Amino acid sequence: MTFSCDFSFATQFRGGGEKSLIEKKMVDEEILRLLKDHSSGFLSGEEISRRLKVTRAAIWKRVKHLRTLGYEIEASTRTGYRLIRSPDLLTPSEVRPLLKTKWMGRSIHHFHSMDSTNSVAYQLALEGAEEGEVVVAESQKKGRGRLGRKWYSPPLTNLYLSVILRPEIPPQQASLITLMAAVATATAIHKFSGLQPMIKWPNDILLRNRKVAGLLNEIHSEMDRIHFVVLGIGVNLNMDEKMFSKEIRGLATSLKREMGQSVSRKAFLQTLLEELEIWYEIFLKEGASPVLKAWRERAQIQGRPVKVTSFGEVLSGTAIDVDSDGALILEMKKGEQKRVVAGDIEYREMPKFK
Ligand code: BT5
Repeated sequence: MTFSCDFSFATQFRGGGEKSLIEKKMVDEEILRLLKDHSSGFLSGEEISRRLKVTRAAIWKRVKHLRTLGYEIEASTRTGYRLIRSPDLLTPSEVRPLLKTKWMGRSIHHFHSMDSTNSVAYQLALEGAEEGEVVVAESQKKGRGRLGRKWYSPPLTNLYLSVILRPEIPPQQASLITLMAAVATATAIHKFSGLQPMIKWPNDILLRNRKVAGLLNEIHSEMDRIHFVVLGIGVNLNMDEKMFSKEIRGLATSLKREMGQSVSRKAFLQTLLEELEIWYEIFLKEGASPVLKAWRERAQIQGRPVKVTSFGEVLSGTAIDVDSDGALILEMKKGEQKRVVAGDIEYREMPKFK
């Protein structure tokens, strides 16, 4: 099992304090695990104290802390503790029991608040974290999009996830990982909501032409070898329209907005991690073609008039396809073809949504 401490708190506990914070988190996770295992009744403080080898007073302190996080825990001096209700947090103890994956998300690093899940995952990967380890945060202070853009990341509403992968592919094929992740995210949204998301090259997922999710993949590689990829995925889940800033209000949406009801964040995370495992394994075993096929079905880009901004250059043309490395192929006015490896796309005619 992997437990993680919350950097935003950890920084306040420097000089020996960080260790105790990790220990506290471990105790919290263990208390919750024990209470969940005894969901039918009370578990005595003495029993918890014996199993975790911490004092009963310390347990009471942690229970009070867990209540501040939204856990409803009944306490009685005679019978002990009983978990009545858990909040929709993305902690390992909430998410792991739901997961049916073999390896994806088996190790979850959870944070209440942090700068960017991608930055922490990158650091963990540099330190040797394994494929499938994930970082989730309840909020991000410096959520990142591509090219230094911001990802709006308010607390306890959405999903901010980074996944560490170590694919044995050449760096020029890294874009395929982005396409694979886009397919997995769109499939997860479809399975979860019944809605039909569209993929917009290279990294946006749209519902009714508004952005519901964005992907930011960062790689660490040599000339001919990828060391790791950090797959950053932000999905708007329970965000209301008024929560979006003015600039993106007309361009963004959330699952709650499209489905007309709040969604369980941990249930969505479960679906997403399962789809990521499925699609990554398909990619490793069968190569790019099934991923590209699924991507084309969801993107419906072929023959669409588009404007692409790539490295400061604006190109207008007709999208032909994506190639086997995930680059966009454009046909320009005079019939010549251009290969675009990175950029932002604008549809000159809005696609019809289902
Ligand atoms: C993206 O960039 O779409 C990638 C977003 C990736 C976010 C995840 S969250 C977990 C992980 N940790 C991070 O720090 N990042 C990743 P890009 O294509 O550059 O789009 C950014 C643009 O989307 C912004 O300039 C806004 O216009 C818009 N935007 C910002 N926040 C949004 C939101 N919550 N929902 C929809 N659109 C948003």
